[in-house]
Amino acid sequence: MGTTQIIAVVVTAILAGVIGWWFLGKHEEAAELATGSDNQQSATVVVKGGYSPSTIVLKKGVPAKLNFDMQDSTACLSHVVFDRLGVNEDLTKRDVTTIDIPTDKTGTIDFACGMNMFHGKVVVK
Ligand SMILES: [Cu+2]
Repeated sequence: MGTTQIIAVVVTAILAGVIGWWFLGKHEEAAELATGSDNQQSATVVVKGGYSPSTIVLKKGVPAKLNFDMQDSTACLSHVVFDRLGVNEDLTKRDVTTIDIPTDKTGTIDFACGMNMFHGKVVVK
């Protein structure tokens, strides 16, 4: 094997590793269950280069609060928009912005940054 071929093999192996890691990483940012009691539930989403966790699972029929912990200074993530709820919140005014999420119906409520670049969702079940 020539040097070029060896380099090609090594590069391919690294790429395969990176791609595999990326996919596994995606799986890891799985849904986060809100915590609380029968009367209320809440979850915190850290806003830093995206939403972490990006999927939050809520229990149907229990009043829910979603806390957005703002740790990002880019304009991109300054607003969070829940299209379906008619919510467009400026997250830069407080460290943590709380948004009430209706849980009367099961289903998925999507949210995104003001420019619709970063996405997350709330699953009510
Ligand atoms: Cu954005």
